[in-house]
Amino acid sequence: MRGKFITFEGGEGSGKSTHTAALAERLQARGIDCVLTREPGGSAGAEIIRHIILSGIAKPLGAETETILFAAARDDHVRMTIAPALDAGKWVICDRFIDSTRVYQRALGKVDMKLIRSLERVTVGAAMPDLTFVLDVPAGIGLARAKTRRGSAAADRFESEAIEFHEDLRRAFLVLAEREAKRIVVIDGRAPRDVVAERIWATVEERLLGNLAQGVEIAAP
Ligand code: T5A
Repeated sequence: MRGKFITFEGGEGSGKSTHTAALAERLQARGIDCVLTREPGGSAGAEIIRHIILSGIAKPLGAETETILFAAARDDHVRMTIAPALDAGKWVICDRFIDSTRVYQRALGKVDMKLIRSLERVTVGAAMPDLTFVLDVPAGIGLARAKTRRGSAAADRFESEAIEFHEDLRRAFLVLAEREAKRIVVIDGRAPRDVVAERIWATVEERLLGNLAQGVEIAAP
């Protein structure tokens, strides 16, 4: 049976890395084999493209080229990491995926949605997420958390954009979640870490583990 695919989305410092790792650990403890991955990156080729994008060296090439670079990274990631894991029955937990392109490249570069959707069709194929969490925090809180975490290191390509951009992103994620309410669940990321983790777990149990229990696919813990 194909594994489940769960993605985490949201602004900078909203808690995606924290909660992708926490969820993977909890699923493993339930006997579910998981692959924890991220975008941009998650495969050898995509990690090289990650460096090109996040270092900012591709910025002068324009928002469309950056969008195409994200798509190239995603194509490698899906083919080399995500699809093989799902086909092998593993669950894949991914820190950012298609919704980040829809929101960031659309909001920042005003890239045509038709281009974004066409690239999505080519790169994602059947690897559509079964469930997506949007961790929602005000831009100021997220950026402050991200800054504390990175310490003296420089802000990356997107983190260094103006606060208004990050507020636009937050709104755009919420609009997307409303439009695709079947797939996307918004979690208030301002809550304490353990509260956020419990809300995520309750949603996974309700939406994915409940179905599995009926199909009996979970190994004994
Ligand atoms: N991008 C990406 C695009 O533009 N288009 C795309 O298609 C894709 C895929 C990726 C960048 O690329 C852009 C978006 C991004 O700008 P990245 O380095 O992967 O960059 O960075 P982010 O995904 O933004 O991740 P961050 O590491 O900044 O934030 P996270 O992962 O959301 O947050 P996390 O878990 O590291 O937490 C940050 C800090 O807050 C604390 C944590 O301990 C940590 O110190 N924290 C909390 N504190 C209090 N209460 C809570 N509930 C907390 N949860 C976490």
